[in-house]
Amino acid sequence: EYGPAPESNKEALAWLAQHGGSFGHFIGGAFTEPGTTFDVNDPSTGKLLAKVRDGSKADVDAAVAAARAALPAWKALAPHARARYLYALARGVQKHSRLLAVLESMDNGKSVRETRDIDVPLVARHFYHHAGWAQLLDTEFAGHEAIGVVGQIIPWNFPLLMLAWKIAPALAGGNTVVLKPAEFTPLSALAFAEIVREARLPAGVVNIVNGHGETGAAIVDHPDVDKIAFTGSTEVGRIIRKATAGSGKKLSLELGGKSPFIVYEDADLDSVVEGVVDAIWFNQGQVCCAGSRLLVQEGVAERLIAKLRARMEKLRMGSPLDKAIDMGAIVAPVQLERIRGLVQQGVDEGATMWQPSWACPTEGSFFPPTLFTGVQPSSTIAQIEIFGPVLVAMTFRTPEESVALANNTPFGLAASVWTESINLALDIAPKIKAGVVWVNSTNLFDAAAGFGGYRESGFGREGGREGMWEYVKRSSKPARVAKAAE
Ligand code: TXE
Repeated sequence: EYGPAPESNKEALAWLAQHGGSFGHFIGGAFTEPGTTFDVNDPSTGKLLAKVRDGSKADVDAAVAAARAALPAWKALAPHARARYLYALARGVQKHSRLLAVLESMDNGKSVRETRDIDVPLVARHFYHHAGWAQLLDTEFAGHEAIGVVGQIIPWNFPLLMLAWKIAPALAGGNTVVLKPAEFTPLSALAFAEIVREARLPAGVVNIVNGHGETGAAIVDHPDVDKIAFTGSTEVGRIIRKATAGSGKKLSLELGGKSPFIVYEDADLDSVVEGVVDAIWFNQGQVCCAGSRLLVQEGVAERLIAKLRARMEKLRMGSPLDKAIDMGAIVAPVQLERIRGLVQQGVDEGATMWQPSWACPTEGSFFPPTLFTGVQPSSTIAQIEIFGPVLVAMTFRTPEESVALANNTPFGLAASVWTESINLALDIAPKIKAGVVWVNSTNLFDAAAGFGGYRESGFGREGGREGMWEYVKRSSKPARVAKAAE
């Protein structure tokens, strides 16, 4: 009642109205006509936000042709000139940060506090960081050049941030891009297209094609695309891996996870509780590296679960534009149904489910924070990525047992280790099969640090030096590049 006023969506509504509520693709520096569209809804109300063009194979052809045409000049630009464009994109994101944050929140259902304080600032940081890499290309990557036309397919959980993770290193490396946003959340990518225009990027360097899986598949199969970068489900990752096998296309995949959040008995339990909130209820648990498996050492399990339940009672859920809430909506009804189905399966398998006593909003796609105890390590809810606000808790006795339990899924994206003993943390961290291990913290990202998975969580890294290697190849003219490096 006494919290801050809800964020005004006036500017975002005006922006949607300015486009007549319907959008085409962004190809060759211009927006196409909307043509045949699909609906984009606000998941917190179920109401229509906009209509967006559904990309056909011909649309993908046009976007790839525009990217191909723009490639030679973009690739030939001096690195510092490409850096100038990346700085301009970063500044554009900052200039329009309020519109982007509110639009993202309306489109995805995540709290505006998160989009304003986390998503959008990380997007700007990503472009600034990669402007730096563009300038270092001749020295740090001597003997390498752009891969070419890059097809990028992104998910809906961090729409603008995933766009930045894909586009910034591609442009820094001298590649041109055809990007497809997820069908649930295309709006921030379209607002970004306007920033691309404002930054005066040469036409065709960045192309955005909207659509569903078929549009994504048309990008993957296109013979004139040199690399595919995908973030999404493990199932689609497998399809893309097969589709690109033997094609000569370079590929990077960032897929699902079932990341362990490991608590040892000497951990500071109050910090642990706040860590868990961040690990599994941030973005309603729709986070690839969400700490979705709570592994607790037996001696403190009861105390931790009691503290956690008390904290869950205090979480606030509501309109994503309400700055006082902790949790917003699930991205779409189909994802809500998927979460419901998996939770039911957990109950059917005999685990104990607990939810706080407060009621969820009845309109829109909301699901309460949920805690399972008495979970068997081999059960469905302990093995499958639920991608919702559902935490499954298991106990262990010894550090050895915690490592075995942590590694007991097909995934390997992230892990979080909680202990006051630095020796224990340093002993455990390298034994866990995960691309990133956080100690006494969770969900920390930085543009300078490579992020990515092991095993079924995918391969390739995004961010930092490792991420840049995904967007350059050994040059066909090593002598010239090597000379420039001197
Ligand atoms: O993912 P999809 P969905 C997981 C999560 C979630 C589940 C289903 O567990 O519950 O996947 O989500 C495009 N060729 N993650 O169905 O389908 C699609 O249009 C090329 C984890 O939404 O993988 C979208 O742009 N592209 C994940 C993108 O792929 C295809 C984030 C992702 O959608 C395609 C998202 C095809 N055949 C879901 N089919 C993470 N790692 O963060 C679909 N797409």
